[in-house]
Amino acid sequence: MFVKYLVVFTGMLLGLTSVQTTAEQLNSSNLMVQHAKIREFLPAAASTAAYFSLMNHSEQTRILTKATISNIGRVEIHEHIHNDGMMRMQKRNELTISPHQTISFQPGGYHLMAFEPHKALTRGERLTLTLYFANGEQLESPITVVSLQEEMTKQGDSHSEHKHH
Ligand SMILES: [Cu+2]
Repeated sequence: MFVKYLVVFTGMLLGLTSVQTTAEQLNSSNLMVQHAKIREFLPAAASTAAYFSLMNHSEQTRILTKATISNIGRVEIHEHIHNDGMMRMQKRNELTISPHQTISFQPGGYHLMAFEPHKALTRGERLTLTLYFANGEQLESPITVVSLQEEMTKQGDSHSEHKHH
């Protein structure tokens, strides 16, 4: 009796796992998120920033329309623009990604702005980033909570990696 139950249960687990793997493979074949991180909120700060790389490996243009992060009440897509010699942030309602383009969300460029955390973020904690596209597609990725210092160190590393650009 118990063995029978165990076999059925294991079968269910295997079934779930294979479905999940298929979904990941489908996503990685066309849209991909890498290096997703969110800065912890500084004391008394109303917002913080999140960064990642978004790759479109498909032949179709995709339009990013929305992003959400678990435990965060509100997320906006932002860009930095130069205006009269001043750098300022501007909200984007959508962002177009051409076939085979990679968009880096990084300090001074595109970024996600996170507001209204449901609870305090802990350094090293992994949340879930979900990106929504105009064609109805959704892409999920783990996103790691980092300190401002860690984030700047990693930024320095990735900068030197891309010196050849
Ligand atoms: Cu911003």
